[in-house]
Amino acid sequence: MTHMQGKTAVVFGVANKRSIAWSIAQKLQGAGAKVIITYQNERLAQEAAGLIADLPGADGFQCDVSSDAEIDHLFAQLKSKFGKIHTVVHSVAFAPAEELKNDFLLTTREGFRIAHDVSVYSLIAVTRAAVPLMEDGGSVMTMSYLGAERVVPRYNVMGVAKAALEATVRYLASDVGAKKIRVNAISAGPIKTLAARGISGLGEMMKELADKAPLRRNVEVDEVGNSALFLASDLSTGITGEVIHVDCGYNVMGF
Ligand code: 0WE
Repeated sequence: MTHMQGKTAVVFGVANKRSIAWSIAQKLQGAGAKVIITYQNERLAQEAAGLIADLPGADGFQCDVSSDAEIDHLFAQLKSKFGKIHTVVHSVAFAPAEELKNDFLLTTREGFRIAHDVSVYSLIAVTRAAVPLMEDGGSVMTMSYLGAERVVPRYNVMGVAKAALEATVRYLASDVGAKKIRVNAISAGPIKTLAARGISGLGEMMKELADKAPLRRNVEVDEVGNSALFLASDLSTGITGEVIHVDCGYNVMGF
């Protein structure tokens, strides 16, 4: 597979080897891409170093996407080291834990602000910083979830943030399309990552999904990685502003 030969990809959201972003990074590298992994802070640098060592040719940089200064600094470094980039993978989301436990009605102003800042605004900021480096055109992608479209109990403010994220994908796609830059989202089915751990009832949700989904199973992280590779590659040059469901078909069912 050489679909990404000569292309450079920047991946945000690798926390550990179970991360969706890690699966995507591996698929991109396997297809010939030069992969840059970012990690949020010093504390996560160790974990990232171990992963980067497993990915031939990969590089790591620190970047907290909630900081404009860190985003600017990252892309300045990327410009001087690599000149141009072709792919951005945004696989970042956060809401304060309490917001995912109580009724949505109890969403706090601060919880709402944090969820939207980290999970939505960061895509705008990262895309804006990446555009000048995407001289050959490019592909930007983010991760969404069905809770953007329908009520998933306890997903709460993250559902509202994912709805805003999906709208953001469409507005960004419209702004950068003339530069041959595409912006899309993958709406993945539930996967047991670090972000999903400790979410009560996730096990039962996944059992129910495996019963009801057309493919009668849950999605595997590798399948999200493969779809991400498709969106990063020139196989998808006609697709932008889109939300692709990679969920074993669960979203199409009404009953
Ligand atoms: O987008 C997500 C999870 C994102 C997430 C997870 C956490 C846990 C730790 C965002 N913020 C936090 N904050 C924390 O403190 N998913 C699609 C996975 C997920 O999360 C749920 C789900 C599913 C599925 C929460 C409630 C119900 C279902």
